[in-house]
Amino acid sequence: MPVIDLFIDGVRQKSSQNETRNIIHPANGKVVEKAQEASTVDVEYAIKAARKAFDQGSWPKTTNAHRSLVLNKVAEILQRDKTLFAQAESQDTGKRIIESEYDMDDVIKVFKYFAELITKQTDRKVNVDRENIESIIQYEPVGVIGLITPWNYPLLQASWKIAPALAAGCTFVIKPSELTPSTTSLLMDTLTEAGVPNGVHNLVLGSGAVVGSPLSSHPDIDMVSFTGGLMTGKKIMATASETVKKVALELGGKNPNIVFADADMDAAIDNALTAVFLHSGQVCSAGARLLVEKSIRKDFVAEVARRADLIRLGAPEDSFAETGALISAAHRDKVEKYVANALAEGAELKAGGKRPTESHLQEGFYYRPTVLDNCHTKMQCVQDESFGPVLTVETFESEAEVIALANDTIYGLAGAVWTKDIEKAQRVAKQLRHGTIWINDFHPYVPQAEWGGFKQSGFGRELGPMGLAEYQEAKHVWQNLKPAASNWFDGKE
Ligand code: TXE
Repeated sequence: MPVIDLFIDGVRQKSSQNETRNIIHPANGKVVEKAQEASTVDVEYAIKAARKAFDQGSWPKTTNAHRSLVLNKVAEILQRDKTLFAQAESQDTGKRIIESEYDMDDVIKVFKYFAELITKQTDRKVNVDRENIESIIQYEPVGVIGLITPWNYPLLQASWKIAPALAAGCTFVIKPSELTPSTTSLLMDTLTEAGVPNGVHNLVLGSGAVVGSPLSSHPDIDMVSFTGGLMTGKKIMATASETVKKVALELGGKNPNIVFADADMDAAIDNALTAVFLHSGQVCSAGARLLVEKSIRKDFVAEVARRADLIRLGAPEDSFAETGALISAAHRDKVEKYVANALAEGAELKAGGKRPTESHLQEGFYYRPTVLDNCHTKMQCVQDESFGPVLTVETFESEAEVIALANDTIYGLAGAVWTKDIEKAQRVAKQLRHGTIWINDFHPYVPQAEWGGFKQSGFGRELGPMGLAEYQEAKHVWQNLKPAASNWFDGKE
């Protein structure tokens, strides 16, 4: 059985404690490979390698043009190896091969985007309104970065961090989710082949508690960038405060999808389904909260539920399937409990709410797309992320009411507004406290546009120019071209 090794200072390594972890395929529950389970000693070694590569190595001193060339080369190699990566991603996550291929296309775009962005960045001359002064802002790499990533979009989430970190000239240690290490491991070889020097990119594998936590506590790490759950994010932020690290957090959301009565109904219904059931709801920006205007609610919900019942589940290679299994048995248990609690709270089950009955789906961690009607904002199912294929439905009667409802959440990652009245759409969008708003659409994102949360969805931005700025320090260099005494202290006795 294949075993994924650690990658430290350019060398593949076994865990010093000689332990491995089983990696399980969500579509059939079988062990498909193993991964080394790093010890704290291995993590220490990886952090030291990244520190040395930053303090003494060539990478942070290379030109923007050079790093851009390397990132473009990464994109080229990923294109060449796209099938290999997509298969590995589907094996770990259970998502359909075609979805993993889309993810790889996106990953390639992310590397190309940051390759281009870094070539455009120049020092900024500051007008100081004084003679004989040269004042320049220089953008320098933050240093050694600890990267911690989740299991839903393993390589895509990693690329949002790795591409800008490398573009900026940082070095890093990455810990992917213990459930989905394959593609991040493959990427280490891609980076080496593209010309990233040893020590700049390091991979440690294992649990969050043992292998992840040193990335937020170690004094040799300058910044930690994390995507994952809210509870873990809070821990990371608290730990990072001990050494005053820079922190970037993307912690998911409970994203409102607002449908006004004057919306294009076909498009709104179709998108209400993809908003929440894409990748079986395991998407941080999933439109899991449907807010539908009261006058159309009955027909709208009936049609969404009818179509939810028709969604075909299946394994990555099943070309008939429309979505896949949940990531793990434990995660399905969590979703099942969430639905049971929602029903106990008074939600009305309109679709799903159970495991599929087909014999070929019994081994995998499948759960039927679920629609829960008659929900309201005080219910736990409306407030908490299920991170599964579960849609809650609420109704509203006015613009002001729906804005208040959509903002009544501790999260603030994304949301959508459906209406033919564009002025109304813009008015509502303006008042929503979420980091991305789609008008008459759901899900699209581009590497050129910032992505991130308001409120407890986290802080910092990924992608876009701000996604690069996260990995840079601005240094102000002030040069006096004609030094002279100011005589502030005149030196007289
Ligand atoms: O996330 P964790 P889990 C949400 C979603 C999901 C919930 C829990 O609601 O149901 O989070 O999922 C590492 N120090 N999202 O338990 O634990 C862990 O090993 C350092 C939203 O899988 O946050 C993994 O690499 N690292 C989300 C990563 O954190 C630690 C995507 C994420 O795992 C750690 C995934 C620690 N103390 C889940 N503990 C999104 N924002 O897209 C764990 N980790």
